[in-house]
Amino acid sequence: MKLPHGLSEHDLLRRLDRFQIETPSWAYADTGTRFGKFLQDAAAVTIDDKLADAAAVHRVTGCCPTFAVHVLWDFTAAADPAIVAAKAAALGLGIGSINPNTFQDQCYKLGSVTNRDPAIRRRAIDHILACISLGSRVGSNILSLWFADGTNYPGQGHIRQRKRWIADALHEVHRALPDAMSMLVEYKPFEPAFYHTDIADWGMACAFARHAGPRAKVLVDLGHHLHGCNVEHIVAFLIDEGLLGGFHFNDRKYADDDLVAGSLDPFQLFRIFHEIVLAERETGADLPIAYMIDQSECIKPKAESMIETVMTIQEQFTKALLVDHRAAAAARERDDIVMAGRALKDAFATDVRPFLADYRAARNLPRDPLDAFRQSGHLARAAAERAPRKPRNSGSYA
Ligand code: PSV
Ligand code: MN
Repeated sequence: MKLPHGLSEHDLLRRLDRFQIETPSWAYADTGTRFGKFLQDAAAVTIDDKLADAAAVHRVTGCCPTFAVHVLWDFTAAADPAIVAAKAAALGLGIGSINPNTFQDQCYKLGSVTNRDPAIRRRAIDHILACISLGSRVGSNILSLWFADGTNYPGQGHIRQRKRWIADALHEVHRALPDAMSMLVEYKPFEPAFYHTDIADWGMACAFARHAGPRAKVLVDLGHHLHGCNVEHIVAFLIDEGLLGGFHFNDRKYADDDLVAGSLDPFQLFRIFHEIVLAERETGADLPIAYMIDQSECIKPKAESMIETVMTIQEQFTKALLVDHRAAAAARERDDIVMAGRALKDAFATDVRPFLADYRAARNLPRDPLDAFRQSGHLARAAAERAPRKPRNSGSYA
């Protein structure tokens, strides 16, 4: 494989060693669409199952040592979070981002931190504060916030008032962060709200993060943009503002489809990584970005689709590392747009899979993680053990 000017093989290998991807608990459980859920025998039911799947993914990929939790979906009131963290550690995993949930309780129908009722706003903030203490107990260093708040009809809400409520809430939450924890603000243009969403885009997320405090940054979920949006431009802009905090990787065709990352547009993933690598090359340091997956696969087997996503992310990141920045910069100096673009295309066209297979083998990892996972029999064992614990599907399941 041809390495670009300024990148030694040693540097390439070390950078890959430092490239870690977090998998989410919720991607291992049964999910569906609003039209229904198709159950998979092997999909996780409990937090223990989810941890077992995440550990299996980490075992074959070697680059997924942390596990994101969604508090209400993963921690029951009775369960001791420290036990969950200990179970994760026993499997070689750490607890990654903590995701509060201010969107599923009945009281949040008309908003959480933007609700007209101060008691409901308080309840939402208190839940987030409780998530911070839970996060500290399980060793998490990221509080990851997404709000479903918004309205469906013009006139339904006072948009500026709601904006101030969010700003105040995030400011209060930021004050409660322990030193080791940072906070990410995720945006989304629509869904579940259809007329206006209170944090609809990266600019709003930036403004809220700035208002909240220095440890608040923006989270870019690849499924949360309107069609035609240039996501790598947003990424470059956020990097330059020092406000790019993390990603939720997935792919999409229409909206927040939560499909396997890079399955539709691997070039977009490459272009995003190109902006990151370019900035890292210029500063000589890794950017402090949390690389996380937010996937909700409902027709492929859960853990396999997760491995596919991880492998695709690793491949596109490696390709981005191969861009010859010197050649691209020299071409730009001559206004040679053709050759400047060619530097990117050459890297994107490189088949890095044989290199990554060797890379893994040198680290005692399987050359082909997907194949190794299939050989391990994890899916069949999980299906046999978990299926009896699930409600039976007789035609339709709600
Ligand atoms: C919302 O669509 C989102 O992207 C947020 O990150 C949530 O935490 C996650 O999906 C829940 O599935
Ligand atoms: Mn997300």
